Amino acid sequence: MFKNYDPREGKMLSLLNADGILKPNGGPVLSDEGLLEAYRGMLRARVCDDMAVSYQRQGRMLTYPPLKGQEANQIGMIMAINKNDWLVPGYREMGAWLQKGVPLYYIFLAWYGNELGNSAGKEYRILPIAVPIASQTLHAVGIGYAMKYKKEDAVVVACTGDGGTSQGDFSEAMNFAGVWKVPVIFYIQNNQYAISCPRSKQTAVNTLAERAFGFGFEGVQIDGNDIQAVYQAVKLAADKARNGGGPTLIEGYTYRLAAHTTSDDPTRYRKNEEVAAWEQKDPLLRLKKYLLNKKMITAEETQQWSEVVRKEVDEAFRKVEASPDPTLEDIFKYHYKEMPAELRRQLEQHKAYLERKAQQ
Ligand SMILES: Cc1ncc(C[n+]2csc(CCOP(=O)(O)OP(=O)(O)O)c2C)c(N)n1
Repeated sequence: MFKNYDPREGKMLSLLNADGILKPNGGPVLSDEGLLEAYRGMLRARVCDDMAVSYQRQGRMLTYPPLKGQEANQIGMIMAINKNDWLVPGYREMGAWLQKGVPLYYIFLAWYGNELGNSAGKEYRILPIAVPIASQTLHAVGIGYAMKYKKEDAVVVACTGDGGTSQGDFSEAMNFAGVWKVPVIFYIQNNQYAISCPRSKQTAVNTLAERAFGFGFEGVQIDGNDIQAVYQAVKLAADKARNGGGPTLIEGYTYRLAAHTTSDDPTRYRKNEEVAAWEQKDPLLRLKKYLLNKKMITAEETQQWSEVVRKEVDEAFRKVEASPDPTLEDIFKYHYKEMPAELRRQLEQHKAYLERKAQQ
């Protein structure tokens, strides 16, 4: 399917370059209307992300992992799949959550430290935020297996980072995905670092995409800052999966323009010049250039859209701050459908401890 872009031959799928010039290759791409929707989605993700960081700096948000620079991966991947398809995220995918329709309130609630943020509703077909690196890739294969078994018309997009590909869980997930030919797309956002560890120290292979061939299926490396390349790759992989063609690995070659999380100081492990070079490849900027060139937007409009999102974000975060704190039971309640006896015993023990403490 991606034979013109074999990563083992050093080829990368790229359609919309950093100057905002589109070179179609005959494959599926977003229409101009689709690009406008993509731009608004990416802009919304960028504003939400910037504001989340600022809330954390004001001491109002617990912690937050910024996605700045990775928007095209996240908006493109969701635009290329159907409502009924699954998203299995890690922790840096706020853009994908938003594009899938989850209200911002829930996402912020989760980063505010309240697990109820992960309970927006089953209709979104999103798994909760997963912090244990790459563990979610196994869950994605499980869902893929279930979709295939139940003959449901649904594919699964599983996200992980470049660092995630070094985890054992990732290899196990890839292996079973290949053996069972499940409808799963592994989308790696290769943002070049796993916290401070550069991609070159993660693996000796040239690209992460080529690892797929060792598991018996196709992998493709794409320009992850190019919304059209992301859309095309995910669309083709999803169509293939729907038609029984099994899994695909997509490596979105991208860059995290901000810190790993709000607890990280990236100036300690990467140079300003490197960041500045990637800023020139900013996915939002290049799409803006394309749309401005085509006179589909004006600079004033983009400013107005940002303002609208800022208001939305402010309202959502005020609602989060006004929401009640989670109860002690919540910590025990959400691991199992029915609380097992051992957990119940621990809960009772903790309640008794709190009561004793209150009486002292
Ligand atoms: C199993 C496990 N080991 C270690 C960690 C600590 N940890 C948190 S983020 C991270 C780096 C992950 O990097 P990558 O997969 O490239 O994703 P990115 O954060 O760059 O999006 C590590 C090692 C963890 N959360 N889970």
